[in-house]
Amino acid sequence: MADNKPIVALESTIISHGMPYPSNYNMALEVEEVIRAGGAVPATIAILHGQIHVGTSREALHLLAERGQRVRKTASRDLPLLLSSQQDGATTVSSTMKIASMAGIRVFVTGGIGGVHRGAETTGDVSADLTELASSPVAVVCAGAKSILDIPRTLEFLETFSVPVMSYQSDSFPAFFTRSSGCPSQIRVDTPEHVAQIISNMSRLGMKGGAVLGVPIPEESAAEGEQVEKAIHKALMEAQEQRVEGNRVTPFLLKRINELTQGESLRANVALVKNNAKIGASVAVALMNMGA
Ligand code: PSU
Ligand code: MN
Repeated sequence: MADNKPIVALESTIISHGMPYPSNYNMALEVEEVIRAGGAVPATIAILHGQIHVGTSREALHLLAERGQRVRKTASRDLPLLLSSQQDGATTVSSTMKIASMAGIRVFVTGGIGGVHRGAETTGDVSADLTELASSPVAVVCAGAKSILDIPRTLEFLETFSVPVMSYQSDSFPAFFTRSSGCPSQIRVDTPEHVAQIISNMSRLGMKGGAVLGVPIPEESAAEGEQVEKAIHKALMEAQEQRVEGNRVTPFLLKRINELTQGESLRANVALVKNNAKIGASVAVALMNMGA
């Protein structure tokens, strides 16, 4: 930051809870490398021993990856507790956004965001990622939201809370493993410069919240949509049968989907995160070049 370099934030729940070891460790290192190759500086955010880290050492990344689900999943509301403990915490999209905005970082790359869960009309399960998007001024570059979520309701929520939703070189909002959710996106953007302009306009307007940039999974990595979709439905049923609830739902589903698709979803997941990192770095560079 002192050298005026573009910085890209990264989350750590995707490492500890989103993928199995050691793929998660390799993914974390590769994604940082993609960001450096794109001319930006990666800053993986995590809580280590009760302290916030913006930029994480290789050793710490390895610890987060190897300890996996034993590292506490830390959303924004968990931060006050973690800071008064000696614990390690893996930050979700919500807490990573909050910390990034405190540090003055405006671009954040991840795989998928949380959203309104299917069946939320009875369970009320809505990810804090969405409320954080409404209140922290950070652009989240992602491959959309998984179809384990209710995507139309997720997009309605973002509209209600005035969060701009962009899709990169596409008219529709992406659905993680598949390039289109079937829902139109609010804004189509075709260049990193256009994204940077939107972000810069948000701050000129004094908008308090963030933005979402959905980047469709690369064509060549789009896993057999149907196979992954089937696995998603099966995993959702199992979660219901086993009464998996609350913040255990997302990690449970991600793990089961990976098992059911025999690693195909994992490979696709890694490929899309790396692609998001490439686009995210180019957006951070464009923002810097605009002097915004
Ligand atoms: N979606 C993914 N991979 C992930 C997550 C979501 O495809 O790793 C993680 C992110 O850290 C996100 C969190 O912020 O799950 C959302 O969890 P919840 O639904 O409990 O809010
Ligand atoms: Mn939840």
